[in-house]
Amino acid sequence: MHGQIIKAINGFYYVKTVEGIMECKAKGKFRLDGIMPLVGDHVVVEKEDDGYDVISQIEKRKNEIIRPHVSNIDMLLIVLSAKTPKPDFMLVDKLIIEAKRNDIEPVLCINKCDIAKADLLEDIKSQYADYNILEISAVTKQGFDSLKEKIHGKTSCLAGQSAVGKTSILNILCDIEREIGTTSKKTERGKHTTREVNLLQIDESSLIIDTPGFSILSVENILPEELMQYYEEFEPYAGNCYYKMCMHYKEPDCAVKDAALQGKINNIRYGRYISLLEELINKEKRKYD
Ligand SMILES: Nc1nc2c(ncn2[C@@H]2O[C@H](COP(=O)(O)OP(=O)(O)OP(=O)(O)O)[C@@H](O)[C@H]2O)c(=O)[nH]1
Ligand SMILES: [Mg+2]
Ligand SMILES: [Zn+2]
Repeated sequence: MHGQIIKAINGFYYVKTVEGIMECKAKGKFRLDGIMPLVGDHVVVEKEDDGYDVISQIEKRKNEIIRPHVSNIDMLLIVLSAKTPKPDFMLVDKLIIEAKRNDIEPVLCINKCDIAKADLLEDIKSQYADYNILEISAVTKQGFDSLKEKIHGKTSCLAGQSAVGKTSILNILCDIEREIGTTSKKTERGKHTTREVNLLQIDESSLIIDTPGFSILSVENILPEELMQYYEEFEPYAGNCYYKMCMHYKEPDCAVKDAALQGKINNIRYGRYISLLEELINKEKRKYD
């Protein structure tokens, strides 16, 4: 029987099939091969003699992202808050990179616009001016018509820091009531209310995955010279650099760096590009030490 994994907990997988949701284990061969079934996987389920249904096959994945660890995603909804918790911009940058590397469309959802800090909202919008941005509120439902339109017919995944409102958004989209958290007044951080990855159906053709919030994401297996291709705003300028293979770092006559200095490209985001680039260059160096 065919189905899709909608939840994974402690070695059990919940697979949605035409006959309902089946609780399954994974065949031992997957562990031996170092493969882990993921939420989003399309699988084949077989009945075993010991009573458990088992996942015997995983169909080829369209893509797989590491954090959150899910598969077969069309769109990454990167949620950030226009008030608290304060955005972790490096995390947003890394999520954009993770999406683009895997052929997933990143969409920034600025939530809590009902209580937005005006200057923060403007800052976010100017840093990511070249990206798809939706201004929404899970309280007033502002912007949800555009959001629904955007995710129609797709499998989307909510990602971002704890307490930005991922589950609140999901609850509205799916018309359900999953547990939402609070932000601590003192630390302004969330409490990691959502603990599982869950795939839910919005309508016949749209699916959405809620994930636990996180703050650390390391970029793995990216070559320094590859990084620039995940910054859309560099593209109009990159062709004018003196060096064809310019990394927009310390090279002379770099059109991207000039654009950042002149404010044509957001300078703060360019600065984070440089930090990340240096991190990757150092990683490369250490490989050969
Ligand atoms: N004012 C306002 N508060 C919101 C909005 N969306 C969510 N909240 C509040 O923000 C807090 C966190 O919301 P959650 O939906 O639990 O956030 P989350 O991103 O799922 O957090 P984790 O599951 O910990 O990753 C709750 O107190 C919500 O009521 C919004 O649009 N406006
Ligand atoms: Mg949540
Ligand atoms: Zn350059």
